[in-house]
Amino acid sequence: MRHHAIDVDNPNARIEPYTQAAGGWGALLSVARNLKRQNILKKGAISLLNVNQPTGFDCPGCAWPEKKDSHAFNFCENGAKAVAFEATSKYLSNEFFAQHTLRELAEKSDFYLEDLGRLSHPLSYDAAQDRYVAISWDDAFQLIAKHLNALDDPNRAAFYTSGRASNEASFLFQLFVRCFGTNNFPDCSNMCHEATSVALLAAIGLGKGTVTLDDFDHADAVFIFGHNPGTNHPRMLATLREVSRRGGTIVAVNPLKERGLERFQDPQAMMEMVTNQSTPISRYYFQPKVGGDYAVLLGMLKHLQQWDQAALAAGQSSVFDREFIAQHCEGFASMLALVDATPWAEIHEHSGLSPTHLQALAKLYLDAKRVIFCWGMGITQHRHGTLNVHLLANLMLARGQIGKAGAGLCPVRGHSNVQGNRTMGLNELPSTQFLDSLDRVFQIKSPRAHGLAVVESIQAMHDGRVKVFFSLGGNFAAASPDTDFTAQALRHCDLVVNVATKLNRSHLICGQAALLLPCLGRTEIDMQLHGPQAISVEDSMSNVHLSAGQNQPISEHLLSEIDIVARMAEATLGKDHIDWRWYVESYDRIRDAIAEVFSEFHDFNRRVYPPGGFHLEHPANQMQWRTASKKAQFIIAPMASVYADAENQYLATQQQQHYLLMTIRSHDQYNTTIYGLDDRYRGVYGQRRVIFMNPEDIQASAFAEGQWVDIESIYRDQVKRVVQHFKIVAYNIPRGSVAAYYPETNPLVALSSHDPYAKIPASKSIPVILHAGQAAEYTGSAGIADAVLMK
Ligand SMILES: Nc1nc2c(c(=O)[nH]1)N[C@H]1C(S)=C(S)[C@@H](COP(=O)(O)OP(=O)(O)OC[C@H]3O[C@@H](n4cnc5c(=O)[nH]c(N)nc54)[C@H](O)[C@@H]3O)O[C@H]1N2
Ligand SMILES: Nc1nc2c(c(=O)[nH]1)N[C@H]1C(S)=C(S)[C@@H](COP(=O)(O)OP(=O)(O)OC[C@H]3O[C@@H](n4cnc5c(=O)[nH]c(N)nc54)[C@H](O)[C@@H]3O)O[C@H]1N2
Ligand SMILES: [Mo]
Repeated sequence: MRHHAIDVDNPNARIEPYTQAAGGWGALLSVARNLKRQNILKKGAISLLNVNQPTGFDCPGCAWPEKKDSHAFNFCENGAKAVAFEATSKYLSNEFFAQHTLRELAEKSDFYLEDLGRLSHPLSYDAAQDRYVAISWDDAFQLIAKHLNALDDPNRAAFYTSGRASNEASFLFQLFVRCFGTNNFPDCSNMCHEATSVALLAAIGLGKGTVTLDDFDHADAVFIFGHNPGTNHPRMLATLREVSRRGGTIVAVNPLKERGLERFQDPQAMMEMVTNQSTPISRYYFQPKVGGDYAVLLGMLKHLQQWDQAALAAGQSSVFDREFIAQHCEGFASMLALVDATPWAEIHEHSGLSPTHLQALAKLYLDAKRVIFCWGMGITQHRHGTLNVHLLANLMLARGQIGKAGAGLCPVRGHSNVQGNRTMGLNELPSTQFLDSLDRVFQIKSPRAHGLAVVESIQAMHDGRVKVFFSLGGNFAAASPDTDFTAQALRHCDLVVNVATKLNRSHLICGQAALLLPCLGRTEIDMQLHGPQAISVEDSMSNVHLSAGQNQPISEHLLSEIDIVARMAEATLGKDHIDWRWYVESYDRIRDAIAEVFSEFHDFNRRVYPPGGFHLEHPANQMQWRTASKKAQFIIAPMASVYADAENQYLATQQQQHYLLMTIRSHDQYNTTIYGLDDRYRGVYGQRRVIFMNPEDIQASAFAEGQWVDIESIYRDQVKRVVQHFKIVAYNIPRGSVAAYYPETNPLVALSSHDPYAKIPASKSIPVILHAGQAAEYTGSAGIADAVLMK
């Protein structure tokens, strides 16, 4: 591990508890600051007018749906930051790259790299000079084709996507890769909501949520498990505010006290702003231990079961929806037997909630007639993430809360088109039905062997089994676990290709050869032969709609992602069988092909052009369960298999006192993109290298508040994984649980510590110990304060 002198003692850094409601004037001020920073005050206002409007572009911020009948601005503080950072007028020239080696750039912070502006010309890595140099598009595609065609097996290439790629780009990309001959599609979902997709596919037959925004108008209660809408889905706060104002119950289950879940002031509701009032969001806030949800949810089931027995004994009606269960479900009795056999003591030990609180939580669920369950990364990013989602589904099925108005499952997705990417077939485990359909429409023979997900791709690159890595967006090196191992894996490749809008850390880690290809962003006009083109996206609630940028592209050398994929395909495979570039002339042609492959996209063009687009119905809402037996499934695993798995057994043999670390997002970041160094709602300013701890834990430790520590993770492979220079911040978090920001902490996540089903890295339950550390010289934002350090 390389040891740097790190910023940390930033004179502007401070901790100052935030006393306001989330949203409000603070949010508006922050928008203004970010627009100014990117020199787009004028342009920014124009851009923002178009966000999430029927005729504008889809906000790249998150996948929360737009309110259909709203004429107001449909954006939020963090969406505005995302737009500002993309629509920036700053850009990187070829001269800039001539002046800086990658080694020099690697010393800079992630914030600094991002803030340099947009990529403006295709670049190729010159290893002799350690610099990126300009390359023509044609030469770039020839280089890719040469490398791909030289592989002795198509499975020696892997094709990553980050969830911003449009439906059209995703569809063409998967078609190319399958024609080339592999299903190696690592995807950001593999680090995000894959647990949801895997669990819901098995439980209800389709791995997507079942609710629409309208359901929030009818729900009696909304449960929010493990996500932080104040920062990550601010537009959702407006939905929650409505629920709260009409008397609906909102229940948060989250180890951390998150400001956005407590109170919200809507920057778009003028009265609240003028009178400085706010709406309480969560009426009830439960704080389990990190990773305690499995025990919490199982405990809720156990309460229901006991109340059910009591009710039946007293001659009252069942607590469960027995009719729904009998008609639509399988596995209820065996699930209940396992719940019954789980002792209360075990449940209470692992949940971290007091018995009274757990009972109160179960009672809130029992008392609501129409319930929505929302969840995010606090549920999925565990070794038992998939099992967590199964228990959420079990609770809902047991009370018949799926398939009726005002109720259902609501996984809150991250990237604005991450759900659409999957729908379009970017999937390492494609269904036979889909591949058959693809083969029929295009007269091809797609590969049938399963492909590699993220963690498997990293291992394969490290072992030399995968030699070409292609990334359609994203920041693979920084977003992935086990940072040093991942960086080495990328360096073992013959060719690494990144398609991106902005410079990031992944671009500084090259294989023997590397290409950095700049593409158009969401906000920009995409001009093709038939005129300006729109792309389509699918939000977290399965609404499909168009998005078209209105800004002039920042450089004449940018291509759309679709064009890049088509040209790469033509260079690699020729155009005899599929005329790739014909599809680029008008994206309607791609949508027509999509309509042929997927029956639910019938009449795609006709249905997607009207404002608001169309909704993809979840079959569960028609009581259709696309599982093998055509019934919804109750699936459960014994608690011991969760809390006494191999990793925890190893931990138990270790004598040291450890904490369980969750790695989370600050308010000023979008995944690996760092907009600024503040986390306003958590009261952290001018710094990111902090670790949140319970005050009593601090007192019981060898350290004090404000002291610098190094964090080491404990894992059974006994590799030493340490990140340095974190400042202790006292926070409202349960004892034994600690929190710090991602991606700085990704070096602590062992590659093989992941959910066995969805393979999501367990980045919300990392066992760690603390060592005394030190602060180092402050180097400003150009320094490596917030950088992910790589060997
Ligand atoms: N501004 C902004 N918006 C974003 C993003 C961003 O980085 N910035 N990222 C986008 C993406 S890709 C995604 S996936 C989403 C992510 O949105 P979230 O799902 O909100 O992601 P995290 O910030 O990782 O926070 C997870 C929350 O889970 C809680 N948590 C942690 N561990 C546990 C646990 O064991 N149990 C429970 N119950 N809770 C726990 C944390 O306290 C935190 O409040 O947001 C999307 N939107
Ligand atoms: N420890 C830890 N690790 C995590 C997480 C965590 O909570 N904790 N969260 C995980 C989650 S939920 C996710 S989704 C992943 C995120 O992983 P990624 O999706 O790989 O990462 P991002 O930071 O969203 O990618 C940002 C980059 O995308 C590029 N980009 C932006 N817009 C566009 C575009 O329109 N086109 C193209 N081609 N490129 C574009 C820019 O160059 C930008 O630098 O990280 C995961 N990693
Ligand atoms: Mo995500």
